Amino acid sequence: MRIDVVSLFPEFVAECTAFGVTGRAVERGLLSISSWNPRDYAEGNYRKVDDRTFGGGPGMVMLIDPLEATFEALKKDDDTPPHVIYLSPQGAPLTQAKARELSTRARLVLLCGRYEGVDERFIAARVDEEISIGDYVLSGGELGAAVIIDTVARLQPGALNDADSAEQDSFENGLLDCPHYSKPVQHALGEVPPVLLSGNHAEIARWRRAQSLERTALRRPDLLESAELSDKDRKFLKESGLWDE
Ligand code: 9D3
Repeated sequence: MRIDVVSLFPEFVAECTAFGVTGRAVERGLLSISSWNPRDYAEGNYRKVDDRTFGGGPGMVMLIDPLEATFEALKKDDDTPPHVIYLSPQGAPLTQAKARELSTRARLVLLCGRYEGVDERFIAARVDEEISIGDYVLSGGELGAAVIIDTVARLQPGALNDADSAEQDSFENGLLDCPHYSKPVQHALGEVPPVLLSGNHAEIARWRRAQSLERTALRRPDLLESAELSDKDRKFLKESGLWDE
């Protein structure tokens, strides 16, 4: 998979994606990331990439022409037609299902806005979908791009080692993860739940499932609505007074 990042701060995204699973996916040749700075494609002495918003009010808008020139350059660099995403607070919220869908694309363009955002005519003409990473205010799309790159990189076949299998990830089964413990067994901060030291794998699996269900019910009851629950899971939740349906 190839990802092209369009940003006025390309080093920001490069730094965010150089480590861990993402960095390894790039090293393994599963993913390539290229950055494009519209400033490099802006004309004139000042290389202006933004201007005031028509209609008045504060804030600047990213200009169409430097973005058009940037897209021309990145299309010339590779024949694969890209799926173009604009990171913006007006976008559809990113979910694991959306990440899975994006991870199957051969090529993504991640367009990062700064200031008040991009001229709406460029969005209408060149963008396939708008994505937000949550209901809070960022200063630009770069962190959103880094989040998308991280989520799709770990979904590339061969990106994860056995230790971090994607199927076991929280959200892949729609529940929060169970708690984890390691050495030492005895510590001033507390002890390890004895069941985890029992060697009884069936009992350990039951305990972990119960912990996942309990935490999800307490912390993220909204997730239970769409989680894949067995009859046993429902029975456990009802008997624990964590669910009333
Ligand atoms: C009128 C208020 N504006 C500035 C305070 C609105 C506004 C414009 C541009 C708010 C944020 C931004 C920059 N944000 C992003 O580019 C962005 C974003 C976000 O802010 N939240 C969640 N996801 C994303 S993805 C891109």
